[in-house]
Amino acid sequence: MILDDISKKLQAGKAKDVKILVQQAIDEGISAQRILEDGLMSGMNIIGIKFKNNEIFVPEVLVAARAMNQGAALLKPLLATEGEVKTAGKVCIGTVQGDLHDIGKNLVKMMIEGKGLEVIDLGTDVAPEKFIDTAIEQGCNIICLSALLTTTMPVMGEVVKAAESAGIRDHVKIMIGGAPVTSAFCNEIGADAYTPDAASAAEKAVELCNQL
Ligand code: B1M
Repeated sequence: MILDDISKKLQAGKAKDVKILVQQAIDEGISAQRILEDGLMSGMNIIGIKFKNNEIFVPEVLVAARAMNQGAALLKPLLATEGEVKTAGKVCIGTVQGDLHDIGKNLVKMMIEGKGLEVIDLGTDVAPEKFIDTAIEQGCNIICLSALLTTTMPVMGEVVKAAESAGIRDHVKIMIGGAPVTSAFCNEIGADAYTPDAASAAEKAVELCNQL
């Protein structure tokens, strides 16, 4: 019931109410993972459907996105403590050039941090060179790329090529994800791993770091 309320308040863009309800759900002992999936993400999915059907427009989506981010921020420390074994490794993450969607990227970051890996967040609209320069300068084991637009997905392939040109492809893994991204696309561009959601991305990141 409370998870439904979180979803509805998120859809209405009521960030303050979302925060109160998320805290209430935490206090009631509901797991952070369930609050995220059945409350916040369920609300955001409905927003996505309404946006697609032109029932709502960018301003409504933006206030829902703000509510989502604020609710998720409360879950961050809990998602971190719910993680099991801590792993050593460094990751840089960003949404690719031309793309401003950051909610999914932020969740992936949060879940990877929850596994104990260090994450450098490059934000949104990140150029291929920025990923490569950061990976070299900071000694990252993995570059994580997020894209939500079919028009920005090709930038992921550019990052793979730039990593090859920079000579780091043998020791830096490249993970990709985002709603339009698929496993077939991952194979096509020669990235190392595609995962469909934040939880599986975090598991894959740990697996790749453990192989190094
Ligand atoms: Co945009 N938008 N948007 N939007 N938006 C989509 C993506 C769209 C599918 C909506 C639609 O038409 N149905 C559509 C893309 C169509 C396409 O390319 N085929 C679209 C469009 C067209 C646009 C604009 C062009 C609209 C316009 O201006 N006319 C514009 C583009 C701006 C730009 O980026 N240059 C635009 C703008 C916006 C807002 C700014 C209003 C806002 C973004 C706010 C923000 O992010 N701060 C927004 C939003 C919110 C959406 C929808 C509604 C929701 C996206 C979201 O946050 N989902 C989206 C519709 C939809 O996806 N159904 C839509 C929740 C989030 C938790 O899921 O990001 O998929 P997601 O992340 C998941 C997984 O994908 C995965 O894990 C996450 C959690 O499990 N994942 C990874 C993500 N990254 C990963 C990386 C990994 C692994 C997994 O490994 C590294």
